[in-house]
Amino acid sequence: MPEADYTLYTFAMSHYSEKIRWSLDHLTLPYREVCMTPLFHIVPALKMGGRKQTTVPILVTPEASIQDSARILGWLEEHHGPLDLIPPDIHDEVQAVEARFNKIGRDVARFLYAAGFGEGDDYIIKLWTDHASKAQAFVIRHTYPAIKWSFKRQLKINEAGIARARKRIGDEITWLEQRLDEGHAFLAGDRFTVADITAASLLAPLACPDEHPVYREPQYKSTMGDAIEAWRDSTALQWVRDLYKQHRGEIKIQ
Ligand SMILES: N[C@@H](CCC(=O)N[C@@H](CS)C(=O)NCC(=O)O)C(=O)O
Repeated sequence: MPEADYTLYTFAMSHYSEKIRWSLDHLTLPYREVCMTPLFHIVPALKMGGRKQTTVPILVTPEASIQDSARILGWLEEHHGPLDLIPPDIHDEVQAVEARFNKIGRDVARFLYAAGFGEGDDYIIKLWTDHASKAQAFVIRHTYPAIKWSFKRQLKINEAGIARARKRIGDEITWLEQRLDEGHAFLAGDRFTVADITAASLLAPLACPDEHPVYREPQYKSTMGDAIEAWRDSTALQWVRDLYKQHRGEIKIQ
């Protein structure tokens, strides 16, 4: 594999970012990670992404700057494929599972912040400022109530939004458990693929695997406690923790 001069823009606690971090680690593609600070990510993300979207992850390579986890995987496939993570013979099946778990990413975030906002505000400020400059941290601390308000509006953190999130996450957890009940260890074909990485990464904030430097923190677990409690002992979240143990290893967030 040629040396690649890649930079991955993330948030430390972003589950979509973890999906790409894990994929790059698995593919042993060298990259540098830049953890962004919420709010201050907006202008760089708009510029790098060029799609009027402000989301991370964004992968910047000498050839292109790619925003959105599914598009990044498509790009990696095109430039480094065929990938063992997206085996050509089960390509469509892998992508279908990836898509179904991509869809609940926002629900997971909605559910977590609904549990954390309020008593957990101090810890959320800490999470949001861990990679900030002094000036950025000052701004976050002093505008937190406004950021929280707009975040709640954007993510539809209200009774109906939370109930919808619970239902949609529950449906995917049930789907995953049915798959396991049928005797499969993996979610597409019978190999470890991006389908597994996607499901595990997007559920990791609820499963809290020991390998993840943010989700394993006791303070994270207590702040997001109500959300984590909901499916803590489910077979699906145990599968996530096992997959991290077997296929992830210790994560280095740079
Ligand atoms: N469809 C996107 C979703 C990514 C996403 O929602 N990222 C969140 C963090 S987990 C984000 O960047 N939120 C901040 C924003 O939207 O400005 C993907 O697959 O990459």
